[in-house]
Amino acid sequence: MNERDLLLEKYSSRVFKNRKSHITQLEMSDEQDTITANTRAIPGIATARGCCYAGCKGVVVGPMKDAVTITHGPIGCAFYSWGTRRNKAKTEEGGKNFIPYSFCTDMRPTDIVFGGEKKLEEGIDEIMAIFNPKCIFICSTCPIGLIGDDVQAVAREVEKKYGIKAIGFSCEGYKGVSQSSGHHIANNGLMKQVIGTGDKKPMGKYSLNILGEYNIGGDGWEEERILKKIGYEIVSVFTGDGSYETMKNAHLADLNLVMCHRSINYVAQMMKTKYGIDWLKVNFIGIGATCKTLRMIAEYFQDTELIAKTEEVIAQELEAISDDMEYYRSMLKGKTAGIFTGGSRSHHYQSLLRDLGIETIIAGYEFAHRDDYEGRDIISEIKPDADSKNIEEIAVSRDEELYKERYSGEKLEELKEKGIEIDTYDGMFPDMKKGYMVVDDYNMFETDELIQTMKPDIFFSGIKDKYSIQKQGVVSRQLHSYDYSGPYAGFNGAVIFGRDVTMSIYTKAWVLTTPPWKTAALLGGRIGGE
Ligand code: CFM
Ligand code: HCA
Repeated sequence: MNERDLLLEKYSSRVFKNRKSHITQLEMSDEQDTITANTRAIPGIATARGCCYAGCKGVVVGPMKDAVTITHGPIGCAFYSWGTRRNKAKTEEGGKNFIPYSFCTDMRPTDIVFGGEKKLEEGIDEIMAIFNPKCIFICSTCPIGLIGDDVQAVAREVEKKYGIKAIGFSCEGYKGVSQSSGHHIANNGLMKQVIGTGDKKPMGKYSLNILGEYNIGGDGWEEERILKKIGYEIVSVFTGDGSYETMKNAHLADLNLVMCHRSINYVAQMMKTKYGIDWLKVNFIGIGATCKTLRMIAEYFQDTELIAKTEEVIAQELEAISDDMEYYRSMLKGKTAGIFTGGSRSHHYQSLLRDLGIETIIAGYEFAHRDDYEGRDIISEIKPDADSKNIEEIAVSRDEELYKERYSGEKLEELKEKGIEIDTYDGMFPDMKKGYMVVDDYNMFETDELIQTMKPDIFFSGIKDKYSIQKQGVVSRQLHSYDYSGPYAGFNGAVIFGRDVTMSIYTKAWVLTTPPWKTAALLGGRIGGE
């Protein structure tokens, strides 16, 4: 029995039927590997997923520093989405930065009964009096949709009253099947109401937007450092250390880089359709990946000087980190890893781990779509209905255009005709080897089981799974928030990552403790860890 069968046999027949199509052990059958993704989680199973509000407020709009983002809902939703993601932001000179604050209408039972719009309006009056922002985002939580507060109407009133930009997002937590629906709602709002409303033209010869870079632990700053060193102008970053002011002008940039391949790829496609901006899927996680990305961008512009400058910067950067990287590689070579994250990093980080000699033998996403797993030639089996009320299905219908593409744009087509095909990034399957395990919408039970059968040396995870993994004696580092560390992107980030992983694997803490569940019978009579 292979590891997949060992895992699945523990499930009841109904759960087995569902989960078997979400768990793929690569190249173990004669048929082409596929996976089911972006479907509803099984009720009762502790999925690692977050909600639609988390995707809209926490992930996409929240990191925009000069906008006030209000949680319209209970205080808990505001509190638990406050600061934990570590999307860093620096205050611009003379600018405003609301990232350290958490704004909330603090909905109480009486507000649920009598409606919360008044409270929201009063809250915004208070915000205007104290902070006077140029832009306000209102993010709805579950009860808002249930009681029918009209956040868009409130936003329109705010625009009239104060002459600022205000956007209401109907991103109630229960919408869709995961955070992914919240990304779509947020991005559609930004696309319609912010991008394209400015007129500040870039000054540099070549200008870029970085889409899907949220500046976790400062990743975006490291990417900007490298790109600026080569000579690019960064118009806007969506949305890490990002701002309403710069996003307005994003449509004037020459090229879009798509860093997160899940939360924002469709914005690149929408910007291509609306403004004719080409886009490339990139990856700044890993030395090899960063070099490849920089070369791809230079190749796109077809400028020999730029290509030479890119090579010069790559050589300098590699020289500066080579001793450190060599040391960490000597410590880590031959180790194995598992990675469970949201919708993009479980693939991106495999490049960095490969640089350090670590094989990723288990990988999974919370909410990725099929193309994120399977690669570019796969067309989704889901038949979306454009009139459907299900936001996630509508989202899929938009994504479908992208299933065959890793890059898009007129100039790219021209290059292709000349025989220059830019080699960009693909889905996860093509980069993983036979026998390795890929899991969609993973849960804690499956994580525990795979640790026992596949025995990775380290597991990269999130907040919810981290401690349970460590209680099994396997070290875990968070790839969502980087456990207070970072940046991990680019050249300097790779060294910091190498240091953190080396420290984690070599610390003796995990082998010195024997948790009681390793020796006592657990529910169901199984001996944990044996
Ligand atoms: Fe993109 Fe992200 Fe991710 Fe994501 Fe996220 Fe995140 Fe993530 Mo947590 S936007 S899909 S919704 S790379 S917050 S910065 S770490 S789950 S893998
Ligand atoms: C989210 C944000 C999150 C959560 C991480 C975790 C993040 O999806 O709501 O639960 O470990 O990166 O902060 O993904």
